[in-house]
Amino acid sequence: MKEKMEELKNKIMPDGKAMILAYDQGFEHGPRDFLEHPESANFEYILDIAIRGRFTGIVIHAGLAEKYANEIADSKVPLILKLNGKSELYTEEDPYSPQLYSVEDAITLGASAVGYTVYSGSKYEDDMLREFSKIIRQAHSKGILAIGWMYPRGKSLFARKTVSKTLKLALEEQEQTKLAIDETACIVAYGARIGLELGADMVKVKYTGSPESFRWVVRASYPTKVVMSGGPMTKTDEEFLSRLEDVLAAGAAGVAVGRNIWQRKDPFTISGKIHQLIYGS
Ligand code: FBP
Repeated sequence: MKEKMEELKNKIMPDGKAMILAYDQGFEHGPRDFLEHPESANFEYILDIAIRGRFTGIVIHAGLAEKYANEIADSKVPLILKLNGKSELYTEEDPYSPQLYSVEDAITLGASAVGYTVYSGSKYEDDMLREFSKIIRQAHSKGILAIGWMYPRGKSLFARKTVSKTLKLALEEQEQTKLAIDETACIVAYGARIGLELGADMVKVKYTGSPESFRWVVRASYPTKVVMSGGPMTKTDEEFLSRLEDVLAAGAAGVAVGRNIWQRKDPFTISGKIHQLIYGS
């Protein structure tokens, strides 16, 4: 089993680095994310970007994985099946993203890894922690990898009467940096650390505004690999690339990005630049 996992790690993280194309937004945000660039609603267009852009993994839900099973297998781009999901139509302040598919489903669909979002800080965090920890154990027992989308989120991050010690520190950090609370290194590092403690092979987290602060996130979750989440499309390629440079300098393994690729008119140029930064070619 260990050998199989090592082989998959080398596929998804050659040289310990990862460049993953995220495409679960049609579920998480809805088709509004495709309005910017309507071709992006079509998975064939996305898979072509993953192939020609030399991505080391593609993240989708089971529906697309099933419909395009042959094309994905032919592409040789490792499949990362996202096992939980929720729509943005649900607007409660404490989010819960239920598990929708199993590790068995992922294996049947040919996945090299499974993905799961944990909203720690939500009043439903215990359900998500339980689901994700079970998923990690099952994935590892079958020899595939587990990746955590570690996004602290929910009412408790805004509570001012029952403030946790971490939140106090995050508020001080926020004073100085003016970052959103869920982008402070204090909070992001906590989410990433939970991923390590549960056993995730890789965690996907938000950018914390500087290489210095991101270094703490990487250190707090070592040896779990850390990748930066893309976020909304930046005005220029350079703005996005400079964030990537920051996190790479801080020891991150790379990026798991969606909108900053496929919302652009020219997804190939930026993909090439990202590849250059991560792999030097
Ligand atoms: P982007 O690069 O487009 O931001 O995608 C990263 C991602 O984690 C997706 O996998 C997920 O669908 C989305 O962000 C969730 O975004 P939000 O922060 O709005 O929940």
